[in-house]
Amino acid sequence: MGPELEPGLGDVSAPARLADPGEGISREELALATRNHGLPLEALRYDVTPPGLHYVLTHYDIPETDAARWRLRVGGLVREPLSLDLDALRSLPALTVRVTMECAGNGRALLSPRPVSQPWLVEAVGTADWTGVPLRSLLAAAEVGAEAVEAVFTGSDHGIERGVEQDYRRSLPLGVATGADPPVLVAYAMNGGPLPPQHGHPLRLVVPGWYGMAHVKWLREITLTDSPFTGFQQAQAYRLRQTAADPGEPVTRIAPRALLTPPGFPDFMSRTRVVRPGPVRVAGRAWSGHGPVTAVEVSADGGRTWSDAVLGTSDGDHPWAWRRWHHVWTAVPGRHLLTARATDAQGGTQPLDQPWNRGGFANNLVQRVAVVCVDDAGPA
Ligand SMILES: Nc1nc2c(c(=O)[nH]1)N[C@H]1C(S)=C(S)[C@@H](COP(=O)(O)O)O[C@H]1N2
Ligand SMILES: [Mo]
Repeated sequence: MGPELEPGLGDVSAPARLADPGEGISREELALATRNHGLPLEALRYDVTPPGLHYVLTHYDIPETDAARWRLRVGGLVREPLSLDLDALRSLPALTVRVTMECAGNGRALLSPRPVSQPWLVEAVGTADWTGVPLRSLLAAAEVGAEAVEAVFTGSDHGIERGVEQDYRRSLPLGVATGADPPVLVAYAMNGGPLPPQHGHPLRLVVPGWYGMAHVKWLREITLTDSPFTGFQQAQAYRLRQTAADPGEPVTRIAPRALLTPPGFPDFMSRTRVVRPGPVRVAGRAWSGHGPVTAVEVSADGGRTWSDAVLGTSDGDHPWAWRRWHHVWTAVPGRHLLTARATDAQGGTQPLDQPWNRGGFANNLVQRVAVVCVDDAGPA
């Protein structure tokens, strides 16, 4: 628990607010939305998201970091505590893994009532090639004690959330932290270059298949513990609750989702897509943290009737990255709602009616894209 705070900075016993019926996006939500940008959806066309287009979510400030003096400490229940600088980490055997990362709050602003927080629509996603040291080799070198059950990861960013002053901190069960498939990484490179400031420079955790909150940025410490971590980001935030009193289940792996690369061209204000009559190639990406995507279906009537999309060749080299899909739709003049729906290897799929939980987490409602088909959109 943090020190006593000024009134107005919140209270851990008070849950995050729900917007009143019909309440618009507030200035506070707008302030978060301008800091934490999404993927411009046309960037779904790239296998690996180009620099600057990957979504960003930072709870507090991007901290000032100095790679030359950075140390990663591994301590707690270990026989050989480690303190490694970047050169030492770079000299260890490394892996590069292509990972699609998605914020657990993606889709939140479409929920009703709306949980008041970062107001994502559907764009909190991106894919990068992350290079780093497998966490399991660091933990092996540190000789984790038999009593350890979790690894707690501390970032060097600092802030207050609902009255609790904290460094950003999350844990993983030891079995996940030491897993080989997927390999959890302590990453120092993104797409072949140093991590950019907003993505965790100089070090971050990457947990393939898990929602973004697990991928701790600006990583400075790993602590092995003999009891589950009960810090704010684990026990208060990132739980699937129906009511504030409900202890809820923790948010973990990414639910399946498909998104469309926006077809045609946009109307500036409404973002409605404009297409010409005739065959329109509808394409996009689909992903899941519960195993590969096995099917994508497309609907041009908002989800009443469906056609199978063609999946891109399964890329065995990148099992933790999104998969391409496409479908040819014959557009006729008028208004249409294009929708896509992914199914994964475990049979998980996407709902047509929005599921709801208090934090707006792990919501994978199908995307609905308004399209108008016209011969001519009007004067230039
Ligand atoms: N230290 C730290 N790590 C963090 C966060 C943070 O605020 N601080 N945000 C988390 C959340 S909620 C998400 S969705 C991802 C976003 O990673 P990105 O900004 O690189 O896309 O980082 C996670 N790691
Ligand atoms: Mo997130």
